[in-house]
Amino acid sequence: MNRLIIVSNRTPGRDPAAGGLAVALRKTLAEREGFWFGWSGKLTEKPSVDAVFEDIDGLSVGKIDLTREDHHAYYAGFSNSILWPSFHLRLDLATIEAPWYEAYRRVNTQFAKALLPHLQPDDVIWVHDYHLIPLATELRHLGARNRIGFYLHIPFPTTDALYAIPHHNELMRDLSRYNLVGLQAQRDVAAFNDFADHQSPSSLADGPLEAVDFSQTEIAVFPIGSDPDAFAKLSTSPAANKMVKRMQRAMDDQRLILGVDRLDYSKGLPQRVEAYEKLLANNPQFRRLVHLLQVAPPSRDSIKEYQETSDTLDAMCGHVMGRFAEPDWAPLTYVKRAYGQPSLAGLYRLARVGLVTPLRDGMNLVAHEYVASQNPVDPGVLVLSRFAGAAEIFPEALLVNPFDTDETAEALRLALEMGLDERQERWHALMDAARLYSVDNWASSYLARLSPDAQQGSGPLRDVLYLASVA
Ligand code: ADQ
Repeated sequence: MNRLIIVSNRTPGRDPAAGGLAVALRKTLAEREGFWFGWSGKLTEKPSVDAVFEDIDGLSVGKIDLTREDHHAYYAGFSNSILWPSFHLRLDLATIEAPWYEAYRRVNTQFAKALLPHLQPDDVIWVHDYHLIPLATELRHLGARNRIGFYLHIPFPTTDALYAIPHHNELMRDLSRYNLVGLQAQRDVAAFNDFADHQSPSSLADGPLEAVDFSQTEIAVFPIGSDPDAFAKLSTSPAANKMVKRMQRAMDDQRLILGVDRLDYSKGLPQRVEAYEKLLANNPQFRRLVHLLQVAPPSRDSIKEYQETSDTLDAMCGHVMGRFAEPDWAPLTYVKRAYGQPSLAGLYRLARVGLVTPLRDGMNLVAHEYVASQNPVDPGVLVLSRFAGAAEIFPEALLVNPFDTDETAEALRLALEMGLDERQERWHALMDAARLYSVDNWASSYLARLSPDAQQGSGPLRDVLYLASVA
């Protein structure tokens, strides 16, 4: 089997509570030779030229250091203040600063130069996420002829949003240098094809540009998932039970509505709290009988828009508390910290409603983890945004438009009142889907397609692949 090289912005650490993605890719790397490559997390005076390799619990990890200036412009700047908001259709939150693009490319060149000496001709290279779109171009400039695949964890933007990104044509040309581009959902492949089929390349700065040729690149859907059986087991572990007991002491007989997210404007947190406020306002019978727990640790808090989202959420939670709280009842708890997977699994299992309402999301693994953690005898209900990639594989959830807080409030009411038979029926279908679209199936079907042995030309390029048909 060919060696596998995984490249991502950050490399995995020794953290035993690492997320499902890191665990799954570690498992894949353990089954074949290869290594993981990325930024060390260190900021130095001078960028590193050579990678330093380390053995992390049996996993070979190659790391490079970045300068503070480059990292700021590449990570907080181009990646998270231009690409992230635009790909999530939040052009109003994008900040465009011209020098960031140069740093973004410079860092990708640095990655490629440090990686190249460690590559063998038959290595298969799997590049992850929007920070590293130009990596294949940079590696090919240096002479790499390997099979190189890219996986985008976030949604692919509509053509209009793409046109709003500086240098979008170069970025799309970068994607055409990969052999395989994997996307989360069918809507993403549709958006990609829309661009590819209707390109109108022109740029004031560069003069007319040639259309990007995608004839050598396969674009396909590979929905990521969790490890549902591991989560199911975790949800009744001693660590999970400890968290459940803590919550039960605080909750009495109240029904728990649970949100778990990174604090990010794409997750629709203010809208979620507004929907909960409407639930309580329109249905007084639920007061004192329900409790919303929102877990949302800050992320990317050096970026202004993230601080603003945090402030808005603080204000909204305070407002709902002020409107409905009583001396002996709090309508909600908002916790700004991360929990380990066992504690999360316990909370998921305890929650009657999993409230997952991003405004736009590549997949949303919290939805998968919530489903996997339910008690089959008495499962809870998943209320899910139709704008999460997860909506395509979980049609049996209560799907909502998160911008319409009346609709979400109504879905909450239905979820809280749903009878056992319907909850079980929906949950069985959701759990089947969580198992079919597990993270293991995701990695193996992606790598089967990227493998040099994959039957090339077996169908139209820019095909839509479903795990069910390739696993
Ligand atoms: P994220 O935007 O980070 O990921 P998501 O998929 O929901 O979103 O979460 C990733 C992981 O973080 C989950 O395993 C979850 O348990 C964990 N997590 C979230 N909040 C947490 C908290 N408060 N405490 C502890 N752990 C927490 C990006 C894309 C998603 C895509 C993933 C994977 O934005 O759309 O699903 O990558 O491809």
